[in-house]
Amino acid sequence: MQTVLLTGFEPFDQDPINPSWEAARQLNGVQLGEGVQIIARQLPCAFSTVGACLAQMIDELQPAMVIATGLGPGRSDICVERVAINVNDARIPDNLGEQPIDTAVVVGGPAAYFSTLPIKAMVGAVREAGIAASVSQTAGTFVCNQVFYLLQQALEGTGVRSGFVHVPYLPEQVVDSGLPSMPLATLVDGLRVAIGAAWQTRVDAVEVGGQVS
Ligand code: PCA
Repeated sequence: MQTVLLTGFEPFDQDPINPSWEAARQLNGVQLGEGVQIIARQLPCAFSTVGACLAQMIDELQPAMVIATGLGPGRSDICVERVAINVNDARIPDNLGEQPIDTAVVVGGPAAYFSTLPIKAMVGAVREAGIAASVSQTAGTFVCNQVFYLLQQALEGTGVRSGFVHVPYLPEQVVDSGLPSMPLATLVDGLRVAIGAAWQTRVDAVEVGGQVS
């Protein structure tokens, strides 16, 4: 049996839940096809511990593909991230009270790593399923970007493909703010479709996914 490791994050910034984990946990054990299974795990929202947690999961599960997910506050659709950058610049403290500003994720590391997932094919498949999705050009500069960077570095050259997806808030989280949201069932369906497309697609589609600015 091959494993696709799907991670979601614990809640952060005073939120009682994190939709990335709520969705990921519902996909735990789902079969993607003959002999391929999703295993969902939760990551801590802490700069100092998340890398070791991720490394331990990869070591234990020896996944054939890894997709990390997190909440993108204010995002309105399923955002398949293109690139992780070597910068931490935290607008808020993480769950251990750390707030690095303008530090490197890895001192001396490359400026960035690209996703090794077929990001255009993933977005296309999710849209085809009637669910809003887009390519995102930045995963931010908080813990999600850090774990994305560390993930890409850890798996570089192994042939194990990996990447990151940001998801919107759930409707019940935005009652006061009016920020965009997506129902959990839609999120779960969208992620399942995105992961399936990632697993099946070896050569990415050539579709516009860029922005002018
Ligand atoms: N989102 C944050 C960290 C954890 C999460 O779910 C981020 O985008 O960095």
